[in-house]
Amino acid sequence: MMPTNTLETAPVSRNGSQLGLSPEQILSAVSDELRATEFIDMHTHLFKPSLGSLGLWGIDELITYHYLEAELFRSNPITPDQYWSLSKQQQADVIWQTLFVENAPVSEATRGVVAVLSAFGLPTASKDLTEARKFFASQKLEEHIENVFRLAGISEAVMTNDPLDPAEAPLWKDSAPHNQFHGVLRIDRILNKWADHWQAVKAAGYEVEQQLSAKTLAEVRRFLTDWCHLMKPVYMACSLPDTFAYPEESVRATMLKEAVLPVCRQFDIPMSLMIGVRYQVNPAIKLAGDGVGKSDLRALENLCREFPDNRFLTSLLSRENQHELCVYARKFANLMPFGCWWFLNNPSIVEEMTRERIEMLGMSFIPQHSDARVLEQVIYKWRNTRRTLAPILAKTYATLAEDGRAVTREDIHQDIQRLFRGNFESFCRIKT
Ligand code: FIX
Ligand code: ZN
Repeated sequence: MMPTNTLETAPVSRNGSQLGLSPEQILSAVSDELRATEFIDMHTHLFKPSLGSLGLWGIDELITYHYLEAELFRSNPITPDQYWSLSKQQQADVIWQTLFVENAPVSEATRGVVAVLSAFGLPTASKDLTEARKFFASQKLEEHIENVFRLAGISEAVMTNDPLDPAEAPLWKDSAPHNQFHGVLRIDRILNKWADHWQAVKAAGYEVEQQLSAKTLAEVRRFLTDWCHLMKPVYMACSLPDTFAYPEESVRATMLKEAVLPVCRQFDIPMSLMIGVRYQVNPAIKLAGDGVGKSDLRALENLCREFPDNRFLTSLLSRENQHELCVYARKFANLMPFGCWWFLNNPSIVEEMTRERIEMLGMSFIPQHSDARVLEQVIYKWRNTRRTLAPILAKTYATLAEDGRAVTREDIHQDIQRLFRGNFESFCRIKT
């Protein structure tokens, strides 16, 4: 077994430089460094404890994850209406029975629940959820978060915070900061649904109208500025449809140009564009009802070129857009590709996306985020990332060595730090 830290013991050449690692040493060094590095989970739907019951955790939330609800309806004749009429526990029971007892849990999302149960030493093939419920009910949240982050190998999680969510906004005034959770100003209701939400901004004390006059745009800037002072977001974010276009004669394009991007510049934070959602293709299954569409990335190209002083974190939902995103990232240093989002977060696609990113961008991108909605999901999502990426990174370094450049443990250490921490921290100007 290789010693865990070979930085000191790497063979050195006569001139004192470290000789390279062998292919076997490379794989074990990559696995060791992935295991030893605490990642930053830069996009989740988790909440810091002081935001109260917004934070989801425990076995019933894990099993009623919308990914699993979508899979339930394919393997059980229950209708969505019948399912929505059940209690949370009854919903979890029918999903457990269908996807974990009557069928082997081989999908990415079902296997994830198995991995979480296994990580806590709980039975993974029980006929019911009695023992799991007892375990999670006995956990104290703060301690549980510590334990879950340790098991997941993450130091902090970045949240998704909606200043126009009536359930969340009032909690921010007195909410205590938590050093393992960073805020994000999520502005879908402003950019995508202004007509439905401008009155909520007005009710909050800002003199806005539905019409985007200069006064209204100035007040939207004041609204965003006030929330940036309160929340201290590491970036602003918005999910965007596959039809997203820029420039265009639209509320969204005007809001972006005249309100959102100027405030991002004022606070020196990136704007996260998550593009490619076809919302509610099947409304009957609620959150599970969103689909995917290929986007026209000229919108992204125009934004990166027109706003060189803004920085754009970008995740695209369509597999067909990924290669173009790499090409655009080569053109614009203010564009940071991140993650294998949602329907892409499956090993078969993560491998393809990560390899093409390394081939075209070196280590100048952010490989993954969890998108976790339930606390314990970070355990399986990051376990899967380490398992999928280890051979990809090892092959990358072995090929480099084959082509004549010795690879050292320090190379690997630095790159993994950069991929899973440094790129995010520097793009968001986070001081460490
Ligand atoms: O817009 C988003 O942040 C998406 O990630 C979510 O809306 C989506 O439901 C999700 O959780 C995907 O993993
Ligand atoms: Zn998300």
